[in-house]
Amino acid sequence: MFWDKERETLRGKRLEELQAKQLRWTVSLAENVPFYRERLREAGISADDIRSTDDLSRLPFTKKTDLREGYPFGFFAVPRREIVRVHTTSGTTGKPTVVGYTQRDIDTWSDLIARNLTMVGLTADDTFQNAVNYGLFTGGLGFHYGAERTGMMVVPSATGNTKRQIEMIQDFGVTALHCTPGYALHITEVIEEMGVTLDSLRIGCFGAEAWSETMRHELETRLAIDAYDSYGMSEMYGPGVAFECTEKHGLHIWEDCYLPEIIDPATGETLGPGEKGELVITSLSKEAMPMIRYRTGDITMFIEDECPCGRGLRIARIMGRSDDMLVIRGINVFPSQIEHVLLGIPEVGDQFMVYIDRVHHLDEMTIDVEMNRSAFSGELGDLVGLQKQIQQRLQEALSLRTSVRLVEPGSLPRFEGKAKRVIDRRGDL
Ligand code: DLL
Repeated sequence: MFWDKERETLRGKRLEELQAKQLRWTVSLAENVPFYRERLREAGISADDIRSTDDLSRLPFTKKTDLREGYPFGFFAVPRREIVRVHTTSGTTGKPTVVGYTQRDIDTWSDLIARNLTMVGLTADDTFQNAVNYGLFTGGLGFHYGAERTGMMVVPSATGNTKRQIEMIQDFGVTALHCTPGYALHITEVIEEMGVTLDSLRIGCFGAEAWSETMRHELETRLAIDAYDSYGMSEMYGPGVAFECTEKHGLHIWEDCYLPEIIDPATGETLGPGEKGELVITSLSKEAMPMIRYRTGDITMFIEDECPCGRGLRIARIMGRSDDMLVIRGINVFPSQIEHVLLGIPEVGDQFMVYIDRVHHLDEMTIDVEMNRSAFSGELGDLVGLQKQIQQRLQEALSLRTSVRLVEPGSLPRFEGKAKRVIDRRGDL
């Protein structure tokens, strides 16, 4: 039974008492980690000083760079023999961050995922295809164990061989698909090319990268499913930190396991509901690797009003990252804004690639945009009007002049995992 009404709807004084108790426990565990011991000493605070969640603001922040310095096991707060599994982040440069789990962590994490899947209406009668990487990435095993816990039949298809994935959905009567939103779009393209439909499929759980409301609409209509946003990060177990309910208006963040704050990324100042900023999370149930005020780099805001489903605090869909935010000639641009504009233009497909160069000391943004198969005549030369129109729309949305190149359908790279849609060449000489 994974609708834990008691815990999922906890409010007010009882929630605050639980959080304060778990915060004390988390800080006492963190005192086993040399990095935290030092930072807590500098801040003049110890676990015994924590009386309420108001004491959170006295605790130090943890940054990604701090975690990197602890490579590989420097942030483990329990003896090595209590660790039953490790995963790593997918960091593109340098060493990844290693995250460790005790058996209790694996159980709590699986329960959280099961809670999320139950929230969107999945039960033991469903068949769940887990089309994400099963290696060190937390999305594979994380969702696998959580889905099993609900009693669903799990198809550990992992990524790759899209036609085979589609056959399995059809042959096994798969009702729920989990993958990145980008891969879901690719599957959609392939089923359309094959001229088939996925009649058994009713729910999609998509996450691990930013996507938009427009993209939700695309996936829901083209696949005839309900699509839900799933958010998490390796440092907080992995997926399962926040998830949409059937209202599809913000993601419930599980306040019995995570203590979230939104801060101004530049000043560190705490922001209130409705104010956009960086999400900072303190773990409340992680044993092997407690995290204090971890700066996620993800930009969102708290949604204050009550959700009709009765569950607690929500965050808005992630709007981008404070650190992959592009600054082009002084203007802040999130790749998700570009995607939003392109999805609104029927002649172009869902695939694009952004290149940033420095030409005569000025930043130039070039966007390769794939034509839609149905709108493509076979000749790129006669599309100058469309190209100008896209540039115009992008200029209106981004307040920035860009250069658009239309390319043939199917010519840009597809991604089975997280998409890499920005290539910043400003550092290259
Ligand atoms: O991506 C965990 C995950 C797996 C989440 C499967 C959902 C589904 P990491 O590889 O550590 O963990 O990457 C975490 O990915 O800080 C965000 O920037 C981004 N991210 C994750 N989910 C979303 C989402 C997994 N729903 C980083 N929307 C996070 C936007 C997301 N960005």
